[in-house]
Amino acid sequence: MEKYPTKNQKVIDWVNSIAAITQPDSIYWCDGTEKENKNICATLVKNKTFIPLNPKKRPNSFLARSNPKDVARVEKRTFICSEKEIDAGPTNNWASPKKMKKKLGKLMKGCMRGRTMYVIPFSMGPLGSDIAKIGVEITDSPYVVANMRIMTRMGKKVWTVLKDGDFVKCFHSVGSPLKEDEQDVAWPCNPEETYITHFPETNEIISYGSGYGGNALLGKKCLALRIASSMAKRDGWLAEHMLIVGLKNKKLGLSSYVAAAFPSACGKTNMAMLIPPKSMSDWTVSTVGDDIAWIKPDKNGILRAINPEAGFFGVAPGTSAKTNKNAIESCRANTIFTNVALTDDGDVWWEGLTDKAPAHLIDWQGNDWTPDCGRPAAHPNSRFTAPASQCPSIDEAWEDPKGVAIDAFIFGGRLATNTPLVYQSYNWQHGVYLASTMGSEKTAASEGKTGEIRRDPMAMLPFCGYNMGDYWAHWLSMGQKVSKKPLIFRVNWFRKDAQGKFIWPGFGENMRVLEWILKRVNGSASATETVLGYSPTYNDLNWKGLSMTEERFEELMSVDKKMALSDVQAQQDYFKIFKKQKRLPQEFEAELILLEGRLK
Ligand code: O2Y
Ligand code: MN
Repeated sequence: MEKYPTKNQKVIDWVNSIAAITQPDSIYWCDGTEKENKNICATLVKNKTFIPLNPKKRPNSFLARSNPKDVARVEKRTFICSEKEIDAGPTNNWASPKKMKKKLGKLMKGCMRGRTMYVIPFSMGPLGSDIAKIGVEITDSPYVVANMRIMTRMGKKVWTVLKDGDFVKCFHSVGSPLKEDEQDVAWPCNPEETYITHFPETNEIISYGSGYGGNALLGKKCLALRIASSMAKRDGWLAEHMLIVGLKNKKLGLSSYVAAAFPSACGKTNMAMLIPPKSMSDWTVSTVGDDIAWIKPDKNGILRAINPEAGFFGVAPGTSAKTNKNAIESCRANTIFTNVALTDDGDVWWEGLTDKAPAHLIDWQGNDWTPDCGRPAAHPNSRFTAPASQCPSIDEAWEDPKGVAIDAFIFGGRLATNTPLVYQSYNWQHGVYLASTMGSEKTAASEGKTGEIRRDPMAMLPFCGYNMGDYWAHWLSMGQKVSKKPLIFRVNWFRKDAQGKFIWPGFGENMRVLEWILKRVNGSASATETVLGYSPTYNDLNWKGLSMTEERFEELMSVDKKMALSDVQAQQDYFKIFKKQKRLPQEFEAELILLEGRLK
């Protein structure tokens, strides 16, 4: 038998050099087979990382509980290590590649002692697609292996596609070597020495100290967004924090794919799997992806998108048969749950799953829980890792290597005031500017205080692998590269009234907004030119089956000019640093002047 499953010398040399530094007890090359997965899961059960769930309720599924200090992405410890600081830009933490590698080199010495080093070949995107990219993740976490198997196309087929080509080097360690005979813990990690580092100029990722989600499953945020956004800038495409959905209505003769960007925990997975209300049952919504879109102009200049992932790493709390039946179905089996609660009959539970909580649970930290105990049973950032193929609404073209043609981009935030339900940009330049100024309230996934507002351009603030000003310029330039520009819309599902109540019902009812958007795409819906953009009036939306008065709709769409003017000022303040660094596109300054003029 061959010593290595690949002849790619760059892979072999890299794996051997990492093994020499990290000194694992053994090296295991993942092949992606069913048998391998059984063994990995058995190891995780033996290590007490996985608790097998009741196979009658949740076949082939497991619960993992993380260290309470390792529960989310850590933006403070996420770095872009470009040669020049200016190329990381003012929105990223920067470190010099040389200095960071020196620091990490010290930490990596012997960091895998007592552990197995796994080598995971994976493809982001359908294997062999022109838009897909190959990565190899080295990790000492079998939990990561089990998750990567769901989230990516992983296994020996990747070597056949890679041949002797280039790949993204993804190094991951939980940063917790074992001494001889030392008993391992269920969730090894090293929160005091966590570094999530990206080297966009050499396509490398080094992640140390965390075993959780976006910090450890390196195909997702690290490769598919931070490294890929930088590749996309170089090569003339877009790597975006966007869901992709197909929207079809035979009766109206409408059929399109749209891509939508929302900051973390703004209901992206819900929109990706939206079920239209009964009164709009002539619509079908199909899911291509729920989190990331790679979008490239084809030879005819049409923007086509793929979902680079193969699974969902969805937030559990708030997900229910009422809010997202398709997500619930997606995780009915073959799923890894992390930091949710365990029921007495071996199933999972989280806040919002059912109206009434069970009388007794084991909470995400392994303690007894009762409804009156005053603690959440599941962590607010608890997750399910489920295969996308299990989603009942999965689109027939979700694995099409050519991708799907995008007709509209939608950008949304979570804003309680002064941002209307929906409006369309006047043109591409205006749309890119609108996307760059979107804002949202802070979430558990992104850490920090909840409720506070932060600007989150294109929902890429934590994920853009280079200078945000250059990213905006890249978006503006993409408008020149395509023969048919998708229309651009801003939406806000989260507007509140003076009593603090949401005005818009959201969820499936968002279909009404999507219908108007699709009709704008095919030219059959009217709109009114307003200070912000083209907006629907009451009669432009389909109200069949939903009672909303014209007055209430006006409230939802209203813009207080004084408040909007103060936002112009806030935007100018936000742009100041980019301007100082000569990275603010002039087009944005022009848009601000135009907006100010319209408001005055
Ligand atoms: O906290 C984490 O590590 C997960 S973050 C995440 C996971 C799935 C989809 N989106 C996100 C995000 O933060 O945008
Ligand atoms: Mn996301």
